Amino acid sequence: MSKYTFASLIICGLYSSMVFATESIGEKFKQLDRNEDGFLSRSESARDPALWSRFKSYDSDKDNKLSFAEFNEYASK
Ligand SMILES: [Ca+2]
Ligand SMILES: [Ca+2]
Repeated sequence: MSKYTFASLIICGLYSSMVFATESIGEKFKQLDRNEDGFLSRSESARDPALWSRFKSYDSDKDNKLSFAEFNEYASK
């Protein structure tokens, strides 16, 4: 592999992680909220393992679903 190929791979990698980081929290929420009720259920959160494993700690009103405000607590960290 030439140096140039290697460098362009790194640039591509950096670029795609930047795109991922700038994806808005609202977009992420919409992707996870499959039934579009405005809340993330436990099963909807399973698509994001990090969120799923801490679901209870972010569910501050203990209604077993995450509102956008609760999700925002997670996503903005
Ligand atoms: Ca939902
Ligand atoms: Ca909640």
